[in-house]
Amino acid sequence: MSSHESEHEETEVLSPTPGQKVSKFLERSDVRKSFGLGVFFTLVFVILGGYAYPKWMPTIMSTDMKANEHLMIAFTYISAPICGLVLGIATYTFLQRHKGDAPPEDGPAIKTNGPVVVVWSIVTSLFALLAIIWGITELNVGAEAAATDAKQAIVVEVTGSQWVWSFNYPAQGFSSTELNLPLDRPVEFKVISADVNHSFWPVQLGVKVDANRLETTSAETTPTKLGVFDIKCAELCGLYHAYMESTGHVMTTSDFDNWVTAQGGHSA
Ligand SMILES: [Cu+2]
Repeated sequence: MSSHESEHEETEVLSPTPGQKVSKFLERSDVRKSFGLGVFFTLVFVILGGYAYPKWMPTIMSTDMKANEHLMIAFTYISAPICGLVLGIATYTFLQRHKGDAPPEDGPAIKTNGPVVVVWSIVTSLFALLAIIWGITELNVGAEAAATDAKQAIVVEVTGSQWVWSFNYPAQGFSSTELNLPLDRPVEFKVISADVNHSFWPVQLGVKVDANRLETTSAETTPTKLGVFDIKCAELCGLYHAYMESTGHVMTTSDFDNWVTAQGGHSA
């Protein structure tokens, strides 16, 4: 036995280091192709999240809708690599399966490759952690804004009933089936139901609040854009649930005051 041969045998017997395990994993052609497809799908999701998605969202008409947009885009970016990789592996597998009649042979099991499992567990955990921290922070910002704006906010008591929304303006002293709001003034919705559970959803204001019986739920936002917004019910509430919708308006302060007076109310 030559010295060269014995050296070769020695490296075969030694168990590979974590680095060697990872590089061996990355040398596999199925891994490379799946990963390549994964990168491609990730880019597609990032482009959709950053450019096309905001165009498909409803018009941004409040501070909350703006925050929703930021959150949606950020979460799309965070989930893009994971979603892209899964789709990459699925696509590669799908293409393999259609090459012949016989199913391909099983590749080496990934779960036995410790370092690879550790790396992707850490990376995906970091993504999840980022999403949790962002979500909690965003919720807190909303709560703080509600506390500071409470004084000058206009209060609207929203009542859901089968199958119509009605609105009471307690400080102005009138009720209406129309929801009109002044621009740039915080509004606090106090939402309740007269019968079954509904969900108050002024779409372009980025707010969705449960309307429960005997229990008032509050939400606050500030309209930032003049115009019409859709009001829907987002909780299945009976036969005409789908028709439980109307439109609201964000108007200038003077238009709002005129409307209040016309309804028999007084400005407050
Ligand atoms: Cu409903």
